[in-house]
Amino acid sequence: MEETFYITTPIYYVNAEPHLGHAYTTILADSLSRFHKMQGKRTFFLTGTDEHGDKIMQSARERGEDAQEYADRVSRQFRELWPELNIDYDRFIRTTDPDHVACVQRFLQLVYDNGDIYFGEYGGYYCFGCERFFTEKELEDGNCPDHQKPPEYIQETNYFFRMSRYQEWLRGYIQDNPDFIQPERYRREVLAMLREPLDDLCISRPKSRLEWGIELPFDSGYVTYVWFDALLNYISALGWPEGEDYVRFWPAAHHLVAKDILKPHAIFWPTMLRAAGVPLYRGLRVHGYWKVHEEKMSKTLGNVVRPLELRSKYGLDAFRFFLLREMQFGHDGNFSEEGLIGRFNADLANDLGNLFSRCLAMTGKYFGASAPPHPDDLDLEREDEELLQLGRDYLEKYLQCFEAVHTAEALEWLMEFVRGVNKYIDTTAPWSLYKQGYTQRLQTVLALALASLRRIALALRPVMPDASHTMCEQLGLDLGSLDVDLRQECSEWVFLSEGTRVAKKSNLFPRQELKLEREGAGEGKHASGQKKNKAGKEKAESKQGSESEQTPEIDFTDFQKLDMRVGRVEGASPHPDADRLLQLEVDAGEGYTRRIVAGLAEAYSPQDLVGRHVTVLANLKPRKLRGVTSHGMVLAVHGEQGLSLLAPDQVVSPGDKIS
Ligand code: ME8
Repeated sequence: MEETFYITTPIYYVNAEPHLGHAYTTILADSLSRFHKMQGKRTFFLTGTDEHGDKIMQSARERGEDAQEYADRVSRQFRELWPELNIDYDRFIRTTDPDHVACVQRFLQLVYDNGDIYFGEYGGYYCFGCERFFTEKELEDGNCPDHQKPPEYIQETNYFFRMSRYQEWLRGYIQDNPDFIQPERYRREVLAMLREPLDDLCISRPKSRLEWGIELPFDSGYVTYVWFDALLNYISALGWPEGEDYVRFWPAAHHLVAKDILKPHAIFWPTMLRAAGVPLYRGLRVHGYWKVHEEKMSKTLGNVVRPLELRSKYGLDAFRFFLLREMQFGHDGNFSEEGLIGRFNADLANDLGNLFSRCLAMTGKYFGASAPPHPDDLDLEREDEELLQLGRDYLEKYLQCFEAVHTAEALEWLMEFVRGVNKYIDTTAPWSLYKQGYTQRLQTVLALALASLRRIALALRPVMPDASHTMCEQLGLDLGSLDVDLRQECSEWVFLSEGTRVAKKSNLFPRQELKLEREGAGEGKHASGQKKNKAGKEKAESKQGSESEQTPEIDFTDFQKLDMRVGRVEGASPHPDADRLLQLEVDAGEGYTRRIVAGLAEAYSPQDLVGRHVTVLANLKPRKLRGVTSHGMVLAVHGEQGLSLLAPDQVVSPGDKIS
């Protein structure tokens, strides 16, 4: 049977312009759709806009626009933005689309006929921002917890969906099907909600109060509550109940949402489906929130991040890579341009870009830019076998993590592989094989390196389609006929055909610097970041190890060039190749950890260091210490008693400046 995969994003309200948060969910969905497609599955990727309800009506009114015109305008902004971010959806649905409206009415009628919708009176606290009633218990000091405004007390007759009837069934279902809601913390949160009595859901609004909605098929005096309308987009888009796409894709449905809309997706939606006799979706995948410089993104704070601005500053691939690499799925993530640049420079410019450029340059120099013959199994040496094993293990982990939507871990495994290939090049030293005339060995090493590049290029395709395309072109891969099976690519080694013409040079990811144009935004932090980069550009002139008498005097401006800051050691391990050295993962307040190689092993074990604050020289040019690149230096004192770390004696935080 044909394997399918169906992925959806929330349909976004048209009362705000698209921002970083919307872009993240939609880019993530796009990468998942591409990932599954590359495994030979037939995929369907749905996104769209949610256009009915009080909130939209009010926004339209504030702007003096008609609701439909207003919805058309903002919906277009979303629809037109996505292709600019390389988001390749199959359908963009609007809740004002006639087929959606018909589907909602049909569904309502069915549930009504089944006896799960009744008419009743209700009084309660209603928040227009959230478009829902709140119980007194849910309010904070009488205010809506999200909008910090008192809700209005409203008493009216309405239609109700008998949601309470399905409470026990749903609890049992979630308990028996651990994969239904993931990550686990959200599954537990939903189970906790279901331990409290579940109210029936008010699913209508009287037209006397709101006209902007889908009319109830059984009472023309009412329109449908916006959530009951919106959730149905996931099946209306497929042509429920008879549509071919519905039959094909619904059994493979995965919804991607952030934690803000967990309850409607985990409770309203499954009970609605159950009441209509529609099978449940396969999985709900819930991510955290992006914050900006640790603050909630909001118009009031003026820190809303616009995706196109970032694309034009740093490039689309850098933006997509950062979002998927940085956000630990299920947790909140922190966005900063410094973080983006840091990731870009560490992973893409230093590790991946450098690997491509050195391998292609060597193939150019030693073999006239044509791929060497495949190695014979018998020719393989220990390092080669190790690389093959690494490629199998790490890529398998990459696939597993991606499948589970843990893209940050997936990309970490892929970058580990990249670092492994860089190390393989350092150890096998093709330049000396060339000098010594060991041609056959040189062929083996470069054939393996190029095969590694091929894998990396293909594995990155769901994340960075453009960069992956360029990498494939540089490797001389025939893109037209390249029908890739990602699983196969990751488990079997495919060598470039002998004689394939590859590019002589590659400059995929030139190092980037912060580009700050927006005045005033997060000034303090940005300003220091800017200084750091400026300083980083200038040549470091410090001389290490010289005695104080011999040290030349420097100006204060020279001293100012040093970016010294507090770091916290998040991880430590022995250097693979030098007893004296340790590899540290240090959080220096930049939103990511940097790897620093330090000569501390004589005085400290890795366990001694984890959790400690250290002093970091952050703008030292990256340098290789026995094959491992160090991004900065940890300062220590060489005292009579031996080596001791230079550390602050008060409470400090990673990133605090040392001056
Ligand atoms: O809730 N970080 O629409 P919405 C990460 N129309 N993701 C974010 C985010 C942030 N800071 N801000 C927004 C609605 N998002 C309903 C959905 S679905 C049937 C109806 C993303 O415009 C995230 O995906 O408020 C979140 O769930 C969604 O936008 C909310 O979009």
